[in-house]
Amino acid sequence: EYDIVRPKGKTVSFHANPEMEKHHFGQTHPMKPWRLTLTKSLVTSYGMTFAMDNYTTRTATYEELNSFHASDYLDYLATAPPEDQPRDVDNPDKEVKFNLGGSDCPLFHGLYDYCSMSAGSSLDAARKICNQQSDIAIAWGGGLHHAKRSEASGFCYINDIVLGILQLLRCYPRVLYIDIDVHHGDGVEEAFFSTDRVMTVSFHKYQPEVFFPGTGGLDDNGPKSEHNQGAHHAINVPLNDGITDEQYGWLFESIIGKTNESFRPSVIALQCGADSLAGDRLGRFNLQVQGHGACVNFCKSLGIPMVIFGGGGYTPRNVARAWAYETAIAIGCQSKIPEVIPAHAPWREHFIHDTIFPTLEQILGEPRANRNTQKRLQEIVMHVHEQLRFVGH
Ligand code: TV1
Ligand code: CA
Ligand code: ZN
Repeated sequence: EYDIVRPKGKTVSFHANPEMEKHHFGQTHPMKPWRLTLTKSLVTSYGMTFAMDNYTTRTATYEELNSFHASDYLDYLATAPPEDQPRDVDNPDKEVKFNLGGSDCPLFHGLYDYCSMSAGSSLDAARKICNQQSDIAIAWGGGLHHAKRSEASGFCYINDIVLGILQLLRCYPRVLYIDIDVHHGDGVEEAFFSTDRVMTVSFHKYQPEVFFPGTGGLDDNGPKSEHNQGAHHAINVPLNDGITDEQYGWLFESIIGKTNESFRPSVIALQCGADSLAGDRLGRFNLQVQGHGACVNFCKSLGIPMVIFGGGGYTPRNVARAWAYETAIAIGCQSKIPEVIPAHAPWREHFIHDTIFPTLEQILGEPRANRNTQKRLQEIVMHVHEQLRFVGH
């Protein structure tokens, strides 16, 4: 009888906290938490909430944050006074502790709450996968992949992904972490560097000294010593400006398909940073909503339980388009999404900024020159397949 309610579909859960979206990094800061409000409004307008289990997530506890982060760092994060003016070159003397209070990671009002809500949604999503109440659990408020044990970095303060994966490791032997944010997933890679129970794969723009964070070269595959369990369990896919849907899709399927065969993960953790889309304020790629979403679809097709996290994404209307489309993919209703954004969608004016007919699948951004040759992409796939010869379970 239950098949009638959910015909062959997956059980999808959506984890969000509307309080998170009220926080501000500062006027000019690229990270805009209200992109989550925009995403939720599209998801709701398309009627997708009826096809998912929806949860308002709690805030993570100090003890939960402490499972990865150092106590002195958390104490400072909880007590450091907010600064009304972001600090910069005009005010160089003031000490920056734990990289908190610079321009990338400002100390804003309610910072600790914002961080615990992001972490709470990712932990709730991971727990739903652990107790097998969801096949796919979505936490768009998470995905903050740069945060370190004792350091904020690149708009990230608490590494909710690491916390989520630690939770998954309590119930599953092997976790495959995949990161399609335009930046290198350095914090997650570092946290699981010495274990063979987590394999990390990041696709990113790579240009040391020029593009943040500058790590994640093709030869960075984990500890160099074969005696270290983590050897060969980090995969990096360094890319140049302007990569297209077609190239990215080919790379993603060649690399993730083969990684899945060798590593045989019990669960997937997918970071869906939307700054890899064309037209992103900080990004450099030419991906469209379809190409970005194809990665989610491919992971889903592997038939393994999955947690989906957000991440970067600095052109809010495009972030909302992509994450709403990917929510539809998770549910399995992407073909039923009409082209035109529903007229009754609140915030609809944000989507008619640049077109008369605002569609979810419109072409985003000015195309950039594509600096990725097919020859180089083939070399990357060859290198990854060689690494995977050392990985087997
Ligand atoms: C305030 C106001 C902060 C305007 C930061 C772009 C700003 C940036 C701002 C910015 C900006 C970065 C660096 C240089 C490290 C610094 C969520 C040596 C117009 C996951 C984080 C990128 C990406 C950090 C996060 C990067 C994520 N780029 N305007 N800051 N210093 N920081 O390059 O992966 O998406 O740009
Ligand atoms: Ca990445
Ligand atoms: Zn990013």
